[in-house]
Amino acid sequence: MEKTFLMIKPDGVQRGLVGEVIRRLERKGIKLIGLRMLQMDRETATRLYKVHEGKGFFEDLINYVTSGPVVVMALEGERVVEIVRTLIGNTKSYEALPGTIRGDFGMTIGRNVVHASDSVENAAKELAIFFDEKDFLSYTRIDETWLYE
Ligand code: IDP
Ligand code: MG
Repeated sequence: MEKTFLMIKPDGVQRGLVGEVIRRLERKGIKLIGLRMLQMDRETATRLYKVHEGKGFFEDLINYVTSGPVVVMALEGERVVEIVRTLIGNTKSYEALPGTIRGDFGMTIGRNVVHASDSVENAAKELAIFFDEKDFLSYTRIDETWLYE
């Protein structure tokens, strides 16, 4: 089973969208195997967004994601990296399709509600920032036999 990392950013928490985001993941059939609320320090945020270091928006991005509490989660499912990226929608909220999280709840690129890993490789790296391997819960959802062939 594939794993991915999703974070509800400070705007998502402040706007009361925690339940809404989790609801969308759950009803899709994605399994929640880890969940935590925290406020990132700059070092952690820089680790998460290492690939963007040096870009024009980097400082603003770090200020934004460290500005308040976030919710971090570990998710599991077949093709879950790709599925979650589809569910969150385009980085530019104004281009994100209706029905996606950013398409339904965001207006701009700089306040786009959620983060999710863009590859299996990055998912492993990002999960390791927030979770120990032993934090992942292993269980069977009651609907799994109907979600998968
Ligand atoms: P992603 O979150 O869809 O993977 P990335 O390109 O990896 O998009 O960018 C990471 C985050 O950095 C975005 O979600 C957004 O919050 C911020 N960001 C990216 N590009 C810009 C920009 O041009 N202006 C302001 N913020 C940006
Ligand atoms: Mg990204």
